Amino acid sequence: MPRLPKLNYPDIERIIEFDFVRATEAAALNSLRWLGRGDKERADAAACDAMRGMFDLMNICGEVVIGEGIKDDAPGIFKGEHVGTWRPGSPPFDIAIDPIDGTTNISKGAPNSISCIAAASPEQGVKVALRDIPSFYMTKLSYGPKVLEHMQIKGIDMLRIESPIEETLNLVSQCLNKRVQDVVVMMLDRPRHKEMVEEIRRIGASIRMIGDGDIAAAMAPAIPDSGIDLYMGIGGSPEAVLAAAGIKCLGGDMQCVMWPRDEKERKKLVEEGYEKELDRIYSADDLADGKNIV
Ligand code: VTB
Repeated sequence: MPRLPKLNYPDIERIIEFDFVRATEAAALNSLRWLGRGDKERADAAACDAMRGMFDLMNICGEVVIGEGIKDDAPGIFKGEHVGTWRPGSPPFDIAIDPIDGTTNISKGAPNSISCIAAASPEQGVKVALRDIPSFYMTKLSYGPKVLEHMQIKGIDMLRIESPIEETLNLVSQCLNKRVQDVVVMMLDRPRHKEMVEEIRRIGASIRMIGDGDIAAAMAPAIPDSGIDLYMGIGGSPEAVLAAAGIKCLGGDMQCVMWPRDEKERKKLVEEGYEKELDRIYSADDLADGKNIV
């Protein structure tokens, strides 16, 4: 039996969202015993297990549209899987999932891992709510509600991910009413960011580097008191979609562009019909579309 007759579900996301929260909480708690034990696969497996267990109790018809496991051959909950009880009459959800973003952090006993679910219930006019991006990585730029508001109030140009970094940092400093040297940028600590890092340092803004976990990092500019004004850099594409869903719910925005790792990946994307999308700038709304995003 469904827990409540369907008619008593006027706003289904509000009721189900707590079950999604419980699923991430269960995943986080279950992975805790792998903290600092040098085994990221088992931490991930523990998180997946717990999440699956929680899904088995949820009266939803869930379909995983963005799963994990593909990136680093980790154990996982995969794209195409059905989660939830699928009892007749249960509400459908598209689900993007990362039981742990930052498994390396956990394995080292370091902070900054999170467990994530984004879910979207069907909505008129929204064809693809959570977009499965075909490239492995994306270039990302995310910012919080204050930046958005100030751009609207002052009527200044929108930030553009392809603009020179100096321009972006100047705009953000104007929006936040800070000196450029007080603007704080977060990014993954990766060799591919060498030039970006040099440029930010030349301009004088501050950098906070993280080892892993760029879902939380890309949402940080929209989290009050995070101390982060901007997130920049190249990270995983599924992580971009989860972060977009999150930052959108927090009132910020994000811009992302596919970043093929090499000529081989670029060619493959072109062959698969994504040539036009290669230059496309995806906003948070393009990655996580509609109003029914949890
Ligand atoms: C990020 C981060 C992940 O992968 O997306 C990153 O959020 C990017 O890939 O936690 P590389 O590690 O290859 O740079 C993770 O670090 C691991 O999935």
